[in-house]
Amino acid sequence: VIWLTGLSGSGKSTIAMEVEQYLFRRGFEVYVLDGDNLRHGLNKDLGFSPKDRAENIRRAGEVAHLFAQAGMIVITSFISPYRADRDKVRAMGPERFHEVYVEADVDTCIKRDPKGLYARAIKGEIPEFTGISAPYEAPNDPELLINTAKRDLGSCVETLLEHIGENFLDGGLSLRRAAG
Ligand code: ADX
Repeated sequence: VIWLTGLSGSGKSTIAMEVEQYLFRRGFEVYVLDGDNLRHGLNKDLGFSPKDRAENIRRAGEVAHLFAQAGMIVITSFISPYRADRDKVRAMGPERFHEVYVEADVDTCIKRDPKGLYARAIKGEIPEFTGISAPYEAPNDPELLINTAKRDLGSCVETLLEHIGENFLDGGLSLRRAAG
């Protein structure tokens, strides 16, 4: 399980999808679990209180580990702002869990604001918005850190692919061209 964590707009889903496409094209069995998607179905009964986020992450973690047990490379994309929640997912199967901090400072995320949510959160229209009115607890010791504010998408994707190749694929992954 490659667990991406970071603010909304940090680039988690974009990186996850690019990496998924690349691995899929090379014949690997890979699956992305995404907060925005799971919240439409499995987790549609949950909001954004600390308690609901804990349950969101617990369910996502269980599903991720099930897919991983079935032999798939699983990449997840959840803000997962609370360290304790992420640690519990790690504890479900620590030997196959890597935490990846997709880092971007709040100002950068506010500038990107792909869904217009930061603007609304700043106006007070969305309560408990991560980075504005709810906390984000950065990982203390992630297996990998990718700063998307300082580097372009292609190089972020390449870094994650290399990490996956070294840690999750037996023969490694000889990268000729990462993105695209
Ligand atoms: S998590 O905190 O429980 O891990 P998750 O990753 O599933 O969150 O969902 C985050 C997505 O929900 C954001 O990308 C955003 O589109 C949307 N969202 C809606 N309300 C909030 C909020 N209050 N805080 C953060 N994200 C929100």
